[in-house]
Amino acid sequence: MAPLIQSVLHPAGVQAARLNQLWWVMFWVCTVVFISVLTALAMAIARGRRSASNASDATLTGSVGAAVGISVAALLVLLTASEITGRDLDALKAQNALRIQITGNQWWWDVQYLNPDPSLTVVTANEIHVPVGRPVGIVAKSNDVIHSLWIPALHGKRDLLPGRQSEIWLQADRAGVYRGQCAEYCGAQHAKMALTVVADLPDDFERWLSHMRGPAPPPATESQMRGRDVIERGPCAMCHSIAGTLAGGRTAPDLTHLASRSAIGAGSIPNTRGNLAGWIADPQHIKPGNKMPATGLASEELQALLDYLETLK
Ligand code: HEC
Ligand SMILES: [Cu+2]
Repeated sequence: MAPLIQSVLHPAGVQAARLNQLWWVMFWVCTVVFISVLTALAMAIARGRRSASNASDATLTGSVGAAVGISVAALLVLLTASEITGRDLDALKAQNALRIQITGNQWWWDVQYLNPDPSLTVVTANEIHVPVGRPVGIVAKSNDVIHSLWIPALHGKRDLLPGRQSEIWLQADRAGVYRGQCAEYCGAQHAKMALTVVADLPDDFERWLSHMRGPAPPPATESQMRGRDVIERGPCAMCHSIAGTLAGGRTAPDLTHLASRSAIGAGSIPNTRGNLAGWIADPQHIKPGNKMPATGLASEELQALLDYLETLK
């Protein structure tokens, strides 16, 4: 997988580029102010040493007046720049936008690709794909406490409030993998609440999306069959969904295409067979306090389960 980018200073989309520009305007204006103040201070000290009462009232008034004028001008520049950025950020709203609903949960992201035809809705978790060059309207919600959605290379932060819905618009201009992170302390595992954003070329994206609309493939081997049984008959199905099976729980990440994700536990560990086994055997060890209990499977059940989960591409 391509390297993960998580930096405000390496914008990969138009919205982040605007915020990056604003940051540089603020940086340079503040740098000039800082250096001027220190220079003026040094000059005043030097002059004060030479004579205590040299400055006339008139020069003093003049200097203070000039300083006030310059400060007001600098503040106006910053205010205008931030107003313009704010307006530009709102300007991306577009008719042909892709619509994704992202819901914060302690401590994972529920993701739905909305479609006027509900049968085409795609449900997934913790990893989203977006098409390069097309605006994406993200509907942001929370199921429990306040979270904040932040994908630094694509957009600024947006708080997710329980009972309220808000919207941000972003667009990736370069293909790549961008790391998002919850940016509002939301409990014990706040730090392990990452969102992976994969920006694909438009054709790749469409292929991905139509694949995601499909249900899980039926198990092909005896062991995979047994694995699906473990999920459907065990506690897993009360919390997790796998489209095309009896598992229909809605309080945990959708697992229909689990094997296509790069990480498990909302970015906690890479998605490998070993890590998956470790997670299912003892999720509390990897992410203490998270809402998935250890399920105490026999090792034969666990191996069958892993055989099945690996087919969920
Ligand atoms: C009581 C509800 C509950 C039960 C029962 C449960 N899980 Fe989970 N599971 C969760 C929650 C909540 C998470 C998200 C944890 C987090 O990342 O904070 C999760 C995460 C996972 C993940 C990682 C998904 C991802 O994309 O990060 C896998 C895989 C998983 N569970 C498999 C299972 C299997 C297999 C079983 C049955 C043996 C099971 N779970 C039973 C609630 C549950
Ligand atoms: Cu958080």
